[in-house]
Amino acid sequence: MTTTVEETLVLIKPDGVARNLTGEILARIEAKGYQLVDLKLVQPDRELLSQHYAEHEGKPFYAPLLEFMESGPVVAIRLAGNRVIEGFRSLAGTTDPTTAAPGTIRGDLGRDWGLAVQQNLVHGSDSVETAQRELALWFD
Ligand code: RTP
Ligand code: MG
Repeated sequence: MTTTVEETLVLIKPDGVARNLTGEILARIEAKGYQLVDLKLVQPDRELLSQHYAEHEGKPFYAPLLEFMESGPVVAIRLAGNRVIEGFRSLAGTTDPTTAAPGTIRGDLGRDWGLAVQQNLVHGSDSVETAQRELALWFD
């Protein structure tokens, strides 16, 4: 057993908020036993999003991704727990909601809408370093 208390940035993306899935997604996070440390509704601007998604600049889905992410409010969550970075990504499921495993947020609630970018309901930081960088962007 490993004890590695971590914090991660979770975002409920504009599709999740617009589809009124905020409560459903929060319920899954809470049922899993992770701790909500901070939570807010944010309308992200291009500056914040370009910093958040800097690693994807130049990829074909970059421009539609930023357009999608600024299309409406998102819920930003500072989430804590033992191994929460890996644990939340497991709860979210893989990127493509069509093939994300049933039982996951993306697998149960998402599908491919035939749009220019995957609208897959949630974001979760992918490493300790990324989590620190992203939490500083969204919360500090
Ligand atoms: P996230 O960063 O949002 O937690 O998701 P992820 O790690 O599973 O996916 P990542 O590769 O980091 O991509 C970031 C987000 O870009 C959109 N995307 N669309 N081919 C596509 O249509 C495509 N590829 C990526 C998704 O919204 C993805 O979550
Ligand atoms: Mg990612």
